[in-house]
Amino acid sequence: MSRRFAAVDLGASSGRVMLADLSEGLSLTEAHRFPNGPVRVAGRLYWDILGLYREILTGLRAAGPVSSIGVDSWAVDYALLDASGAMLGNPVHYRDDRTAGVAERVAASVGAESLYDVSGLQVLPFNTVYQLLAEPRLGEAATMLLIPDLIGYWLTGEAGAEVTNASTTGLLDVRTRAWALPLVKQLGLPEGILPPLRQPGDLLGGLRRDVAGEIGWSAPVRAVGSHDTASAVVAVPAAAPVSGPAFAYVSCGTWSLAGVELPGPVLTPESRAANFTNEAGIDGTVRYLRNVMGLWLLQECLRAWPGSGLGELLKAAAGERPFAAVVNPDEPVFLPPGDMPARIAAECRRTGQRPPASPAAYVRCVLESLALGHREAVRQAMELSGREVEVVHLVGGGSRNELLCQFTADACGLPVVAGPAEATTLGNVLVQARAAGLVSDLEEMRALVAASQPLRRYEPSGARAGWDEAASRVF
Ligand code: ADP
Ligand code: LRH
Repeated sequence: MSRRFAAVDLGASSGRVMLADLSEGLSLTEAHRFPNGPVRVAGRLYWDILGLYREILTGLRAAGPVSSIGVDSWAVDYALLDASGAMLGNPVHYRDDRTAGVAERVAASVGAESLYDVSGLQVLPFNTVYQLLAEPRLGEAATMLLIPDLIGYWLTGEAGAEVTNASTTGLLDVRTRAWALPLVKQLGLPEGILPPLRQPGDLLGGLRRDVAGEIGWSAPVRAVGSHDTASAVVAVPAAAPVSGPAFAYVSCGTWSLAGVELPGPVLTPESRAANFTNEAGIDGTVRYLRNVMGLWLLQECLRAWPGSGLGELLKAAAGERPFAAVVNPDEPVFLPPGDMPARIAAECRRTGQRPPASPAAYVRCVLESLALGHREAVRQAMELSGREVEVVHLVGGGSRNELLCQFTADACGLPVVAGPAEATTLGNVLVQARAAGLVSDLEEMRALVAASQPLRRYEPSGARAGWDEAASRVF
């Protein structure tokens, strides 16, 4: 059996098919990378799911034969299928506004406390449960498949729901990790659309014959931590096991998912009030974290300044005046696509600050604001879980942003270990490698990542007072 595995990883800003080789250590090569993003059609925001599927096939063809394939993607979004397995319309993007007001209505009818007590999930307007309640074609649906499960279905013909991603729907019982059927009934949702759950490492099946014909080879598809953040947390290169001294992580890409790994959920009223989530991790772990708006803020600024390069802007931002202006990155106004610099300027004015005067100053504002968001989430994760944190692991594309890593270390007053940038794909392939008997537990997987991937350590520097004062303007 070969020690090569393919990871299909769909991020909100780009998708990739990566090839991992575990013959000697763990090496990763990119077979194919392609852009991803919202498409607005007739006032509704969608993913280009068929375009993404075509790129996945191109990537698999380029990757060549492997032992198995794993698929992960962003959470919460789904397709509805009819009884014949055909897709009922195109998957809607989580940044679409069709769910406006739904979370509030559900909280009023079912009670926010009881929802949290069952699912342990933070309230985000786009949680699957709220999308389903805003879904016009639910009555026609036989099955709901989350995005990685949809890709797995198209590749193999096998339908199911992988549990780490199912935990982002709001319909999974956080204690039993089974579908919360009484809640589903209480909400008036059809329980028949929820497919059987599968665990990371489970076999979906071989590639459909037509798919194998198209890419030129065949291999089994395995469930992985199909929520991208679950896979990213697998590959956090921490030395400590789950029960040992704690580390915090920030999985930093389009979103920053900042928190700690725990052996069980935290469901206290304080945790709910702080909007902390208990998402399912690998091997029964809990990803106790909060969503921080992430590099979306920077991506949308760059979209508003065509022709500007990220590298130059980051260099210029390093020379800008510290703490000239900051925002709370989690203001809901930043969620939809649109003119991000204008919205940042409006937030600055609303909080009594002068808006940035140049693109470099905006970038400085965004990065300092994100570092403040990371600090708030890490601090609250510690407080609410009762864990001391000694180091923050920053993984994902954001680990390539030196200024953001240093700001995060400075704001948190903790060392930051940055990398790997491709943590999600590493976590994806490690779960496949374990199913093939090549690695054992989380500790060994993380040791392999730490030994094989370039990491960089940032020590906290500078006075904390500046960060405290900046935080007091917006939190
Ligand atoms: P997602 O999986 O959500 O699509 P990624 O983890 O791929 O996100 O991270 C993408 C982000 O990483 C980009 O928006 C960019 O801000 C940042 N990034 C990627 N490469 C670099 C780089 N060389 N320097 C600085 N930032 C980078
Ligand atoms: C990150 C992510 C995050 C979810 C969001 C929808 O890609 O999966 O964990 O909250 O997308």
